[in-house]
Amino acid sequence: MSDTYLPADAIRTLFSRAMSAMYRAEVPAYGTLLDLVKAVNDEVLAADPEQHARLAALGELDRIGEERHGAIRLGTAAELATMRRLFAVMGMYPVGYYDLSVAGVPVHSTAFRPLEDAALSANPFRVFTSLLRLDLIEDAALRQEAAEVLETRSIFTPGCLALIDTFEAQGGLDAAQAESFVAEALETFRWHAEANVSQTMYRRLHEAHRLVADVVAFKGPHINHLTPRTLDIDTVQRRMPEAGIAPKAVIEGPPARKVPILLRQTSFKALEEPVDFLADGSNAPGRHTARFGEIEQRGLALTPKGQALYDRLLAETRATITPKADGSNAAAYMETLGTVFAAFPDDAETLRREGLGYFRYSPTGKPASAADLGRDAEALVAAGLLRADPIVYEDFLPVSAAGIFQSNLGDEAAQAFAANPNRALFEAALGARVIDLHQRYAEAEAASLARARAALAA
Ligand code: OOG
Ligand code: NI
Repeated sequence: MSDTYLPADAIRTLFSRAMSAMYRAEVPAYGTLLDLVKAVNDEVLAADPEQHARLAALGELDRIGEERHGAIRLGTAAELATMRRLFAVMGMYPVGYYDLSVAGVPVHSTAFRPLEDAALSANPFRVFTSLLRLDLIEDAALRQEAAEVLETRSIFTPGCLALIDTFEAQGGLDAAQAESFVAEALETFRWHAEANVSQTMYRRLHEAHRLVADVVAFKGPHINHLTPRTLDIDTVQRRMPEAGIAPKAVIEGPPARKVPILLRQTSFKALEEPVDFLADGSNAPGRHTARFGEIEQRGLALTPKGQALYDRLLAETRATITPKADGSNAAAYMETLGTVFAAFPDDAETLRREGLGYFRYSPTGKPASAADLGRDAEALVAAGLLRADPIVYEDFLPVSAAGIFQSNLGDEAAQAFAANPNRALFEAALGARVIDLHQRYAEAEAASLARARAALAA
């Protein structure tokens, strides 16, 4: 028996690499996308030595090639609660509550991710995790049948459950246990072509909502996409067709800017995959579309004030023009977005002074006098004693997430539900509170300033 445990960061890296290798083998376009993203990132860094130096100084350079997020959709409260325990083994915790019912998707969600700066820079792997809301499905009989199917499945291997118990009992996993945990946990996220239901039942679920079929009909919550991070999403989007990939019509999120904010995302359509349904006499070869590809570009994390400005400008854009799924108004949408977002300051200085974004402070190396030590952060930056770099947004955006869901569920899936957030219900299922995302950034900013001040005084 070993008395040293593998750090959670190392287990997370093993897991995200194993997941990436599995997805690459199962979804060949994902491999193509990884290659394209790497090529574009290398070009961006080569052409922009300043950005290269800044990312290197912040310790962000190494994480970019490793960086990705995935997404899964769960069926029951018990699955979500166990998933929380599973992710805790890898140092990933639920941050944020996202209600997608407004956008016609019957789920609510959180993102499991690392919290601390050091953990994020070691490997920021995140999983957007949704819980199906059968309560939003109208047909009571179908709701009942779907719940019964979900009750009978077990999405975790016995070995995985045992290792989660071991982790909780000993407070860590040794290297051999961690390796077998990763292999066992991977089984939950794998694609299983054998369905849990007959084709007739699949069709009924599908008619209620495609997402309901995607969750209920299968043995487990197959990872439905894995998203690498690019430093230039417009270029990757433009080059995707050359690489044989057809992206969705518009990039979700803010427009292209000098100082990127929040998150910009685009995806390509799901693959059609063969499915073996349970025999019910009527079996024709079945198909299901679930898995897709996505890329993202991350920028400055916004304060509540900055987020409110973002929400207002996005709502204003969408009140004028909503992107059509067929792409016919994509150029007009992107143009309106750009015009409306001209109202969002686009230099780091103003963003910081107006309190729109979160920044990480560090000493520049210029020596400070005793008088300097009493000055505020703004004055220290102005005097060239401190530098302020954007803190990267580590979370998700509900309107964008809805756009990603919709583009991959097919246009017929666009369906209205009344806005119906129920965070209390989600947290009851999770068995924990979700962590407030703004608080994490505010703490990271304050801690960096305290460290920088201490360094100036030393
Ligand atoms: C999740 C969609 C949300 C994102 O990047 O916003 C998401 C899903 O389709 O399950 O992954
Ligand atoms: Ni995604």
